[in-house]
Amino acid sequence: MAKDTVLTPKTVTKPKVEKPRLYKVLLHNDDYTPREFVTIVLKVVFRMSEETGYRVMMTAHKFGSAVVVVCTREIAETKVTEAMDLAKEAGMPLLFTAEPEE
Ligand code: TYC
Repeated sequence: MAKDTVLTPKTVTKPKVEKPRLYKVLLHNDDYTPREFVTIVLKVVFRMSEETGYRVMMTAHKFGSAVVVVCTREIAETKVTEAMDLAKEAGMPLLFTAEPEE
C-alpha cells in the first residue's frame, strides 16, 4: 500500500442514543379530600417524608397543582395509577396526572 493512501470508512455510524423523554407527575387540588389523606398518599406512593409530603400537598392546595416527581413515562404512569387507586378506594376525588416535560 502506498505511503500516501488515504483510507476512508465506507460507512459512518452516528451514535443515536436518545434520552428517554421525562414525565412529570402532577397533584391537583380539590375542595373535598382531607389534607391528611393527600399527605399519606404522597408518603406511601412517592416515599416522601411527612415534611415533604405536607409541603407538596400545601403547594397544590395553594396554587392549584404541584409537581410531585419527574421520571420516565413508565414510572410516572405506574405511580399515578397507584395513587389514584388509593384515592378511589377511599372515595376521594383526589387527582394525579402525568404529562411530558417541555
Ligand atoms: N384542598 C383540600 C382541603 O382543603 C386539601 C387538598 C390539598 C386536596 C391538595 C387536594 O391536591 C390536593 N381539604
